[in-house]
Amino acid sequence: MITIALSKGRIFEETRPLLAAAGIVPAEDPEASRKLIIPTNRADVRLLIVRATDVPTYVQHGGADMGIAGRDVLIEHGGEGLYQPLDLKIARCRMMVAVREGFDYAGRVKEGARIRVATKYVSTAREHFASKGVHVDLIKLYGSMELAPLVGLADAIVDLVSTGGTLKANGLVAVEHITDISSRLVVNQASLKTKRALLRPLFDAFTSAIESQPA
Ligand code: PRT
Ligand code: MG
Repeated sequence: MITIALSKGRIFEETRPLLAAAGIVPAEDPEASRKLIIPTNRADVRLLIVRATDVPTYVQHGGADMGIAGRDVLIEHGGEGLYQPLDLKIARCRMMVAVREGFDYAGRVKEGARIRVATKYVSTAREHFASKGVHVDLIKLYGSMELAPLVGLADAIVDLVSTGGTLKANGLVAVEHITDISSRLVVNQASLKTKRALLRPLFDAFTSAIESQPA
């Protein structure tokens, strides 16, 4: 049996074609079902529906043999105990620093001021600002980071941006690009050894599906 951990929403939707390429079709739609374990058309493959940030934890501890997680999530998790064989090139976005329109970010940095930064991505943010020599006070949030600068909780946020629509709708502008993000396949290191014969064809099917996608 192979157990694959993934989250509902964009990751599930963008993984569906990759699963199909490997001949795997979920028996139910996780968006509609309340089930957390979703069987598939293959008796030896099942899906676990977990929070995006919990995928690495399930795979690391063997609750799932493999999973699909954003690089944003993997950087924060640390990747310990995970084999990361493939960039699936799905759920792509950019990790950015953003501020309220009119906030002089470059000026504040230049004068060496401390900047208050709200984010869910504390490790990524800490490393980014340290590498630039920018002094920051980090404020940990779990979502809706865009709100923080609007109510004076922070001067800046570190968040993911795809269309830019959310920043725009909230009067924010991106001022720095930190890194490009996409989702990775993560595999439990013990499963990789004990279930190689089952896993290998999945990796191969995913690889050729990715290669046939436009870049
Ligand atoms: O939503 P929930 O709290 O349940 O969990 P989650 O946000 O961790 O999960 P989900 O499903 O929203 O995101 C899963 C993964 O998708 C993330 O870990 C990223 O790797 C990837 N991804 C790709 C994104 C985005 N694009 C994205 N745009 N994750 C989040 N966003 C958010 C962003 O945080 C911001 O609030 O969308 C908003 C910006 O979008 P635009 O299009 O307005 O720029
Ligand atoms: Mg979300």
